[in-house]
Amino acid sequence: MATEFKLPEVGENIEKATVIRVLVNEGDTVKKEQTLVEIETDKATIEVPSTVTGKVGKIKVKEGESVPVGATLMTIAEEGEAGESRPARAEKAPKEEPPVSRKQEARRAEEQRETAAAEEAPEPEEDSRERKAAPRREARVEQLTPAARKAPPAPGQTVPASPSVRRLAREIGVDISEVEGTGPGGRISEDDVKAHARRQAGGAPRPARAAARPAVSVSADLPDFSRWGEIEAEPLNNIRRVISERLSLSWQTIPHVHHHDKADITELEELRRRRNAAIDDPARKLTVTAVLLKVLGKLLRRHPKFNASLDAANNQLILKHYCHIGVAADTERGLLVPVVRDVDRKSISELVADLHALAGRAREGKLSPEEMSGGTFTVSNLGGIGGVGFTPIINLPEVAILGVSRAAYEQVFDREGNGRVRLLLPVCLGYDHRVIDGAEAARFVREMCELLTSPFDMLFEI
Ligand code: CAO
Repeated sequence: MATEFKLPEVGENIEKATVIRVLVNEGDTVKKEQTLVEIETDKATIEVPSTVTGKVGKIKVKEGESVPVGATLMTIAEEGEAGESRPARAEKAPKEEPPVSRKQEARRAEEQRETAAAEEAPEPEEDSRERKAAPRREARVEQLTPAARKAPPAPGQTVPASPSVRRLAREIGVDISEVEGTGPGGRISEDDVKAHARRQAGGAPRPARAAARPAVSVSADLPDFSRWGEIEAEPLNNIRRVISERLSLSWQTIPHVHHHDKADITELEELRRRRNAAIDDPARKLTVTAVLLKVLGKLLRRHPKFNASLDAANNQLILKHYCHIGVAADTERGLLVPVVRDVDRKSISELVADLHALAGRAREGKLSPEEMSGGTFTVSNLGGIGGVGFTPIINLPEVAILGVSRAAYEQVFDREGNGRVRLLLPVCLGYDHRVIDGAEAARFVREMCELLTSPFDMLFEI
């Protein structure tokens, strides 16, 4: 009997994935746990291991193909078996499930309730009258002005939207009950939520019907470039598509302000170089980013607002009693943001080790979706590459991000006009002005610079 090897669940709310590489051929003998295919989801590249030992029968997918969770990828005749196929036994995610906290359990229970509610939600009247009513509905939608608001659902009536769509709405401060769903039966899609957010932010016209999902959410009309020379079109991978969507959404919906400063890290850098000179293992070398994490862990405790999320729909700020910092990592596949957990409670050596491990996994394309979720603040250090400054875009649903550029020696003058050469690190805090005031941001950044300038004070304090 051949086993149908199916695409397992690979993360919360992930319904499909793209097959990047098929690592076996028909007729190959494979072992349990051997990687059969490499897939890419919106969040990560994942290796999918075999759940059985046996011989590969028919391979049913091609590289580059998008397949839904549960689709058969190939058949495998288990050792000593041949013939008809039967469903694979294991369809569990290859990732390790982290221990579930009470809060996570409560959240999952809430999502299950939301799913059930969404699925049980009565179809709007016009949908139950089937297709004949659809044209009338579209016409009505077209007539609405950008300022027109959808009537709130009647008490007891549920808004038809999946948990992931609801979560997106919450994250970007959209009241889901105000969103006009363009799916069957008025079902609300991610695109509907984003379009609503854009209209809230800038008054863009309401579309009559959701178009096919574009790869990039905002795009200009393009001329025919081939008129001027040879061209080639390179499809965007999932990670690039998600980056485009998330960043466009953040830029369009959050009123960003950027606060710039420079930290004198002359002493810190000397200390770092001295310490690293005695260490051979790259996994233990003290890095600029690890020091930034240590300082940020302390500051985010002092300034909890910077570690929060805005729940605009419910008019509240969600303050988090944990501090998980996302670190932007430059990888061949594009920007990935692994999250270092409990930064405020870790020693600098633990942060060095965590960062080294996560950055390595990011570059190898081995991060799990779990390792990239739950961040409360983000740091992006481009100093290893160069540049005098940049203005980072907030990583939704966070409210602030720190951008760090390359430290450079500059002459600094005191009141008497005496110049000294110091190593200055340019930093830029991007923050959501709905949540954080300019003076608060300036204080946050100044305190950070002072901690970086006086590393010895920092050692005593932390
Ligand atoms: N100023 C001066 N030098 C710096 C520096 C800074 N701000 N940051 C790092 N460096 C130096 C390091 O000291 C190192 O030099 P040595 O080997 O002589 O010590 C070198 O630059 C390379 O460091 P690194 O970039 O690997 O530093 P890190 O370990 O602190 O950073 C990581 C890890 C993952 C943040 C980094 O490798 C990375 O990927 N950065 C890019 C982030 C990014 O893409 N941001 C953009 C997001 S928006 O598109």
